[in-house]
Amino acid sequence: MRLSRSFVPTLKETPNEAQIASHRLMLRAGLIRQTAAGIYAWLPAGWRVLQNIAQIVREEQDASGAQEVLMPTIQSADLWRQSGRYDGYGQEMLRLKDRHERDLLYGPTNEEMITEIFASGVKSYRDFPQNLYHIQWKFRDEVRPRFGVMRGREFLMKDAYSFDLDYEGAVIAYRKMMLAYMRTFQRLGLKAIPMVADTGPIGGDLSHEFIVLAPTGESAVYFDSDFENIDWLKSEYDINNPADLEAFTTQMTSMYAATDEKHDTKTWATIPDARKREGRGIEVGHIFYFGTKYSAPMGLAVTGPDGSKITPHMGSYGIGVSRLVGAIIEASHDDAGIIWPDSVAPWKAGILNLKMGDAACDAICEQVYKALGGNALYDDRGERAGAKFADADLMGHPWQIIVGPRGAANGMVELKRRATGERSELSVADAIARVTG
Ligand code: 5CA
Repeated sequence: MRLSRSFVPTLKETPNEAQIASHRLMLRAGLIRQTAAGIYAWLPAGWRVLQNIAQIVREEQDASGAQEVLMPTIQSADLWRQSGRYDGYGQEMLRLKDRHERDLLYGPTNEEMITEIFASGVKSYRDFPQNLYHIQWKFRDEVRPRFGVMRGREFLMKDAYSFDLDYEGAVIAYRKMMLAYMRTFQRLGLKAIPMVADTGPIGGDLSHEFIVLAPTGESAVYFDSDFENIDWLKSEYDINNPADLEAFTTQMTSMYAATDEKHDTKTWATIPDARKREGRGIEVGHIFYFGTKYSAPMGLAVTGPDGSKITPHMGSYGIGVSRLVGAIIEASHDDAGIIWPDSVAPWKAGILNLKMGDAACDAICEQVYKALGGNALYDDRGERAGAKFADADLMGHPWQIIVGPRGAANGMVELKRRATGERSELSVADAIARVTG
């Protein structure tokens, strides 16, 4: 995209309402605008990031064998009366009435709806196991929406729901999701650590939260530094092999990790000091096993091979897709702005034309822009060089291709890596190769 023709409204001033770095930077870099308390519009750059994150989440869900669906945001209250959650959910639920005075709600989660949909289509015990997910907007009328997209009222979630015939099957589904999550967060450039968690209103008796480390995080965490060193993408666990999942689980449980509420000081004392890590973190995912909590009241049942009635065991698996945008920025920024991991950046490179109208600069910029296509944001505005440097750092492109008249006269450009600040002078072809390689 050409910046002169783009709607990327960056701000020089720090907005007053933003208390944490990610919120400030998301507003300043023109990613989002608030439209009501806890409700945000996603502008072109922010929307690109959100879609990049959703795509990585999708690819890892698909690789685990889960199937994507799309359920509506609006749900019927009757569904929730059936599970018994309608009254209990309280004021966090946004309740609506249609013109016939029927009670509706804006979904805060989808256990009831997916259970009913699955029940209406499943025919036999042979149809198991299955896992269905969607990436859809949710609404929770939080008392205190804050920190921008981190705790919004409307937010984008990936929620998956597994269906198994028995507990043993459900445990395999749970482990699959856990491995898929470790890989997903690593691809997003994050270190996320799973911690045993309480189940809250979702219910059930096995649950983990995935916590990304950031000083502004809401929970205090204690964990084994070994978690930081494992490469889940290189690890050769086959997500479709139960024995591999067992080995993966053993590896996970061999390492200590706990939030404040679950912290066990006795076990902690046994861990070598060099491996002890303490910090704060942001919950970016949460997974639950809850057995027949929804299948039983919602009437999901199949006949087993021996004619007996089976009530399937379920789990649900959430990732806060919009919260991840904030979490990634919390984990990766400096005083000058955002430092996007390559995998989620809105554009892989910014092209900075330091002298618009200079024939050599213009020609080189056009050449680079053509070669990089949609992966580049070309700063072709009639701004001073200083303003272009500041905006490129703020927007956080992983690479900056800086084109000034002196270098351009010799066919050279400067390539800057945002994360390290490293700069090198290269030929146009080499710079393009580095960015695309
Ligand atoms: N049904 C289950 C799993 S599908 C569920 O709703 N789990 S949850 O309540 O833990 O939400 C899943 C994830 O959504 C959380 O881990 C968090 O990352 C994100 N999330 C929850 N509330 C908000 C919010 N108010 N703003 C932004 N993200 C949120």
